[in-house]
Amino acid sequence: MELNRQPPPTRRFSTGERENAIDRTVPVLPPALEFDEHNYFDHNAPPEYLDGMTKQVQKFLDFHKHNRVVLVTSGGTTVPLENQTVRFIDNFSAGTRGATSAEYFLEQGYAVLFLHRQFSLLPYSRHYSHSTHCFLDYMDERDGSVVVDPKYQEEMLSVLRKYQAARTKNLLLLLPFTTINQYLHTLRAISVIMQPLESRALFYLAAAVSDFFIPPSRIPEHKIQSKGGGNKLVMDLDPVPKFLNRLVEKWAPSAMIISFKLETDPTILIFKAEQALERYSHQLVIGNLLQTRKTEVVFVGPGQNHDWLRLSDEQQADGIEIECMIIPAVVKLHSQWINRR
Ligand code: 9Z3
Repeated sequence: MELNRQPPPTRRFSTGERENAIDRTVPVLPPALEFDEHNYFDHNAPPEYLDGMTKQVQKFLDFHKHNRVVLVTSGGTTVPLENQTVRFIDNFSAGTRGATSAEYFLEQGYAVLFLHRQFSLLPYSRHYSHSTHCFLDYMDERDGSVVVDPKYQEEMLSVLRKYQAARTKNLLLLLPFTTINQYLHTLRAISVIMQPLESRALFYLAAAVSDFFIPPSRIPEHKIQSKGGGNKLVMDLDPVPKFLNRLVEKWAPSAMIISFKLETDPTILIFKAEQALERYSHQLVIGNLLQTRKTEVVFVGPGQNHDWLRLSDEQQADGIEIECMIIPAVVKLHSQWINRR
C-alpha cells in the first residue's frame, strides 16, 4: 500500500507570529457610565432563574437584617462562543480563594452569600473535592459499612461540625453562575437587594471575571463548524464594561467594597492595583500574582498604602492558609468602615 506523502494543500500552522496572534491595540476601557449600564443590561438578557434567586437572597437577608453580610464572588466566568453553547472561553480559577475565604468569614460571624462558578470549590466540601485527593480516598470499609479512615476522623469531624453549624444557623447561601452575563446580572441584582444593610454589607470580589465577550448581536446561534471560514478561527470580542464603579456609586453606595487584582508580572502588580483603586474609588484592592497567590497577597488601600501578607516557610509547611491572615485583616477594616459611618 502506498502512503499519501503529499504535503497539505494549505499551510496549517503559523510560525513566528506571537506578537500578532492576539490583537491588543484596543485602548484602555474607561469605567462604565449609566449609559453603558443600560446598554449592557438592556441588550444582554437576564438568566431565567434570576427572579427565583433574588427571592432566595431576599429571604436570607430578611433573616440576617442585623448581621454583617459578605458577598463573596468566586471562580471564573465563562464566555460562550455560541448561543447554543458547545464551546466557551474559560480561565484557571478553581475558586480556592473564594471558598476558603467564605469559611473564615463564617468563623468571624458573617452571613455569607457565595456567588460562585457552578461546580467550582465550595466552602467545607472543598476539603474533600479536589482532584488530587478524591473523597473516596478518605473512606474505608469496616464490617460491610463505609466509615471515615481513622487518620482523617479528627479533621473531618471538625470540618463537618463547622459545615453543619453554618447550615443550621442559615449562614451560607450558595448562588451559582456560569457565564459572564449570568455573573453580571446576578451581581447587580444582589447588590441592590443588599442596600438596606448599608455599611454592614461587604463585597469581596475574588471571582476571575472575563474581560472580553461576544455581544448578543454577533454571537452565532449554532456550533461553530471547523470547516468553513478557512483554516483559522478568528474571534472578535468586545470588552466587558467595567462595572466596578457602578457597584461603588450606584448599586451598593454604603457598602465596603474589596476587589482583587491578578497579575503574572510582579513589576506591575502594585501599579495596577493602585490604578484600579483610583479608577473605581472603592476601599481596598488585594493584589496577587498567579504564581504566588496561595502564599502572599498585598493590600493596596488609599494613600498609597501597601501591606504585604505572607506565609512563612514554616506556616506553608504546616498547611496554614493565607486566608486566615487575609480575612481577620479585612474584618478589621470593615469594622472601621462601619464605625466611621
Ligand atoms: C483573584 O485575583 C483571585 O485571588 C484568584 C484566585 C482568581 C487569583 P483561585 O480561584 O484564584 O484561588 O485559584 N481574583 C480576581 C481576578 C480578576 O479577574 N480581577 C480583575 C482584574 O485583575 C478585577 S475584577 O482585572
